[in-house]
Amino acid sequence: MIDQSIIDDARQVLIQADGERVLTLARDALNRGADPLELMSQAFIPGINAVGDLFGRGQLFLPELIKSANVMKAVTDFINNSIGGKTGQLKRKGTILIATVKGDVHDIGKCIVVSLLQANGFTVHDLGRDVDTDKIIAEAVRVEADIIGTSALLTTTMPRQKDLEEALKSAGLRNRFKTIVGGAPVTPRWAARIGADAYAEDAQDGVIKAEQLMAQK
Ligand code: B1M
Repeated sequence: MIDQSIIDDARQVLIQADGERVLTLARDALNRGADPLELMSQAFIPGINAVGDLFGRGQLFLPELIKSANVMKAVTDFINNSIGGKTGQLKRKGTILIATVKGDVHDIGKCIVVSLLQANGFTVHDLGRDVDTDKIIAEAVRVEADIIGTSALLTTTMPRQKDLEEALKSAGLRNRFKTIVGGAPVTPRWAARIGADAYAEDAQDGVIKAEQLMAQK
């Protein structure tokens, strides 16, 4: 359980886009024994969501959103690194290729998913953000992925997840890969509608769904 004072401070430093204080806050919390995943899920993710709400209500403008996002990215990388060190000798559970879909540059959530999958023993190929459907498929074939995971944060880019399902079918590759979809506007209903194999609500759920899909292979 993360202290309420840390939760409040995380929200403040993200709204103020204070890059120095955010790292001090994260470092101090980790040094005092905070769990990195709880620190993300209880403090920093609600903090960036608060930024998103202010932006959505017109109380914060795009340049400020970008600054806050950069600060969030920095603290995400910092906390991810603290998780990363523990993954060494795990038995590999499967290979996942992951990307944020074409037209979408949101990757903070995806990077958390990547980190947690790696920490749980998956080999992850992260293609980054704004990635073309054809490239996702070509790379999945090249690295012999078991699972293709896509992230979409915009209602306008969610259809790229449907495109992927259709392109896999057209290429005769649909049965070769399992697919997972995620991202804030994505729902289980959307996943079922487009024919994805799984929906993941958050990074932890992503690991659970990936393990379930591997068990089906
Ligand atoms: Co933008 N943005 N943004 N943004 N942004 C949203 C998504 C928005 C909801 C804000 C708002 O209006 N309230 C809104 C979308 C509205 C809509 O589509 N209906 C929006 C908009 C409109 C835009 C622009 C269009 C703004 C503009 O230019 N006018 C623009 C689009 C750019 C583009 O992509 N083409 C834009 C730009 C940006 C920034 C670049 C400034 C920045 C992104 C920086 C970056 O990612 N490197 C940004 C940010 C930071 C946000 C908000 C504030 C935060 C997103 C985030 O990082 N959340 C966001 C508001 C919000 O979502 N509340 C918003 C924290 C992150 C940990 O959560 O990404 O949901 P999330 O990931 C979670 C789960 O979803 C899940 O696990 C993660 C960890 O728990 N998950 C998966 C995600 N992917 C998964 C994949 C999986 C499994 C689980 O398996 C494969």
